Amino acid sequence: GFLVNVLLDPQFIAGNCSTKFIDENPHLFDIRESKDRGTKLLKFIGNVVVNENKMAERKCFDALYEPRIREIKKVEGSREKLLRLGKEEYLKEIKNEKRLLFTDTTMRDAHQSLIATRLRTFDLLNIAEATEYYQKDMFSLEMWGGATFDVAYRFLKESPWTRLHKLREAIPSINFQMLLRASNAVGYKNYPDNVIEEFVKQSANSGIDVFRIFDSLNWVENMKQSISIAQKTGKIVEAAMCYTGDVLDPSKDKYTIDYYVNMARELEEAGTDIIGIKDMAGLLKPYAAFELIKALKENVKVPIHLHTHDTSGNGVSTLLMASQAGVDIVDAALESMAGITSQPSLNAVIEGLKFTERDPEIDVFGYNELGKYYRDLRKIYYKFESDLINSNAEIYDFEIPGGQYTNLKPQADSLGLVNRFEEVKENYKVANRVVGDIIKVTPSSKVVGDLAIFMTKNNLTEDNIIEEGKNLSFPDSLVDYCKGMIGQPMGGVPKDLQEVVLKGEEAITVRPGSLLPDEDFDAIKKHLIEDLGIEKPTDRQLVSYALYPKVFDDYIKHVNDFNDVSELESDVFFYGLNIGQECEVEIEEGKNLTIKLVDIGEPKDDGMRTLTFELNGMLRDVDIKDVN
Ligand code: 3PY
Ligand code: ZN
Repeated sequence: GFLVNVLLDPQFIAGNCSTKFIDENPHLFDIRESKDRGTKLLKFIGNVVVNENKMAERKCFDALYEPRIREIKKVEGSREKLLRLGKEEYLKEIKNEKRLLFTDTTMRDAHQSLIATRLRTFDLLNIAEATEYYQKDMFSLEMWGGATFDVAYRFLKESPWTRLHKLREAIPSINFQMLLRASNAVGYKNYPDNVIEEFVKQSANSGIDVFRIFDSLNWVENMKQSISIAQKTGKIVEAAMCYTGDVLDPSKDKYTIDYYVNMARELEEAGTDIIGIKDMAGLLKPYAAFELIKALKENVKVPIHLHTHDTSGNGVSTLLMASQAGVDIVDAALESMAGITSQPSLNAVIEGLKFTERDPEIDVFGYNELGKYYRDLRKIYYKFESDLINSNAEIYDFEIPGGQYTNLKPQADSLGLVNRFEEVKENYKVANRVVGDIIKVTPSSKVVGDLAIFMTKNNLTEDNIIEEGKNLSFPDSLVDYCKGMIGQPMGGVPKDLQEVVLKGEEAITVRPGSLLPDEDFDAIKKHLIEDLGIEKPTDRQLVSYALYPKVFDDYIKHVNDFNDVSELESDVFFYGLNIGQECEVEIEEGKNLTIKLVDIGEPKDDGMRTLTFELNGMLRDVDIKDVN
């Protein structure tokens, strides 16, 4: 290997070899380097085989469907148009557009809601070329932000920034949209202003065209800050109002049409380019959508963009009624990634509007082709599917957001509440009343979810929680909420609850970001260089660390221990290899490794097993600790 390469190098043979020789000839290290990388990948796969898949025979999957490429009518891509016209003119065109416009959420909310946000960049890049070809007529692809950011580092062991860059490269002509949780960025707590500023700037520079911004309590004060930060990038800003309750129910007087119209006016005043309605739990019923959109169209000038979930099964109807009332843009997902807790089916809505006034004039052929790719792909992710297989109209009663609905049961199970999910859901409703009937979406939904589980575990009720609570310490999320650390809910936090939760601690009523000290990016840089061994940290790495210090540290350690695992195919990444099975990995352009699992040894006294692989035809043993 390495030594032979050095010995055969003509310069080395000629004898004019200074001590700098190896420094100046790094290619000679390539072989050792790739062996080293190969060994790390073997360790990763070995660990998946032994500890994740517990040596069970893994499923094998059919080859993924490859979309057929057929000639279609040429259309200008939304981003091409945006760049050609400039933002102001582009927005005017949207306002004047008769056809219904779409955002495809397949690459973000759809998999966040259906398969725990697990879609890997590898699989998205695989379909990127066909996406670019067939989806030019989308207003945008929602493909970043929300939970995708930390899940990429935390569970997929890949960089969310790389995802953004690579998709941007492969899909230059369609607008990219991200979900920004206002001062919570893509996290679960308020961050200092300079972190939000840096994060938004880096996102814009990396390829985001549309920022959808929401606050988990609909607190406009918090949103104003993010709106003005995002406006500075010159990108499209969509401030979104979170929808809850039922505007048609005369017995509900908190979240009414007037409430939303007033909020929309405030957001318009704050400088948003588009108003979003973010119906994260799928509570906006078809006829309510009609009334709400009509009122908004009458009262604000900017385009209206509707996001909903299909949890109840009414999703398509809601989009069609919204379309009837004049909504400008709606969110939907490719059909194999749509429905239930995800968005309504894009394919169905396109077909449903054919030959009507708002016919989107989209050739559905390509959308059906893309859908088939995700249909096959989704099978590989089966272990992340929830056990919800039908729509649930009871969501109207519980008001639980899509992503949380699929997550709450496993969360309750893991906390010892197996078989008590019905009670947890009932308590979700009660907990919502206890905290003051609030908007429930990340992170305020966590406040309600954590409290529901806490109430179930401790047998608390609406009537006894204040009394019993005196001797209990409440979940951190509820403490933060009561302190004002995620912002102010309409009507304030109920005083008796605040008192029993805070136990004498002070609450704030101003924007948390205005109190939090600026993040010290120089100190982060020092840590990345000195402790993590990153030679030249990028600004994106610095802001990632600022958002998620521990998650980022762990990710870097993972890369050091196991190499970059993002090029592994997903079946191997999630399930490893069976004995006798092999896979190919491209570790860099043109450099492939073939990995075959040959044997799994019995565990020794110290719990170590020796796994034998073939790496490019050479036998290689790796020792893996069996932690089962
Ligand atoms: C997120 O914040 O990630 C959401 O999708 C909320 O609905
Ligand atoms: Zn959503």
